[in-house]
Amino acid sequence: MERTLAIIKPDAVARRLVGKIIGRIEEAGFRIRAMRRVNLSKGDAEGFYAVHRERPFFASLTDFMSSGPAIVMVLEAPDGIKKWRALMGATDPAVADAGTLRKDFAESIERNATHGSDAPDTAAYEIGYFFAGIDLT
Ligand code: IDP
Ligand code: MG
Repeated sequence: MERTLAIIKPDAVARRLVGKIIGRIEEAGFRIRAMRRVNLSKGDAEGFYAVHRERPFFASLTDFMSSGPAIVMVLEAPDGIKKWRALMGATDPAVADAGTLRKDFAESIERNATHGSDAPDTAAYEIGYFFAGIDLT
């Protein structure tokens, strides 16, 4: 089993897509090991996306991620990191495969409905950013 950090981003929460997205997560065979609604401050979003601080979209991305509530989750499945990224689809919904969450629900390359960790080290950092050990027993 492998854990990954998933976020239903503020664009999807605002459009009341939480239930549909969680339904797709469960249908795909993940277990939701922890889940919480958060209102990120600008600083919280900057800390979460610190690896992207030199990118041209960093200011806009962290404004977006702190613009409204999001749902943070720890998902678990065999090969969970890759499996969740496959269910999400490409960062840019314009090139995401049919049947992926971003193809179905994203508004743009920035407002793209969901987040997923990209490797075991980033998953560990991102899970620890939002959840304590006691949330994952
Ligand atoms: P990922 O979420 O598919 O892993 P990353 O490259 O890690 O994609 O980028 C993090 C987030 O930053 C994306 O999910 C998206 O919200 C935003 N983003 C990525 N590239 C762009 C861009 O070119 N313009 C605007 N926002 C972007
Ligand atoms: Mg990423």
